[in-house]
Amino acid sequence: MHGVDNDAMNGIVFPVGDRSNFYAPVAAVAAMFAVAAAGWLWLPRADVPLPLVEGCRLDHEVCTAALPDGGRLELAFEPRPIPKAGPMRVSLRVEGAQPASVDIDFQGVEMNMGVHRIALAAAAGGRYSGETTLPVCVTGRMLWQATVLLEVGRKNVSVPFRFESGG
Ligand SMILES: [Cu+2]
Repeated sequence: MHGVDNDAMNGIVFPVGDRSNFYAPVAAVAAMFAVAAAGWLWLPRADVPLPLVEGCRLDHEVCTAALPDGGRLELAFEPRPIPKAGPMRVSLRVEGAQPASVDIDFQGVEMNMGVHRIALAAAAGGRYSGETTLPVCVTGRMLWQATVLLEVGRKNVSVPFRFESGG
């Protein structure tokens, strides 16, 4: 009776067994993808700090910087010169990279003014923009560092630029 049941089962189960032969490698591949995805998520983001962009001052001109993977940044502040107080517009153009997010940090170079950060809003054509008002400096004229922070793939790329306010 036992043997008969098994024979009957084998006869009926055969197509199911056939299907599970098909599903097994699919499941294995899916499991591999799941492990890869989990590894990707758990992988620490790499910080890629680029050197200071020298020879260009954002209070005078539009400044550019090359990205490590072949892209390029173009950063502009307006108005120029940058007033001591009042709103300032930040325009950034990114070529050859699609950052998931773009922020910009403002820090005093010779004076601690705290860290002032704004997120830039994305527009078409790799353009990002924002508006901010810098903390007013008691000395009037002051040197700042504006660091562009880009999330590109698994990298946190930071690009520091310099400018003076109150000119
Ligand atoms: Cu200051």
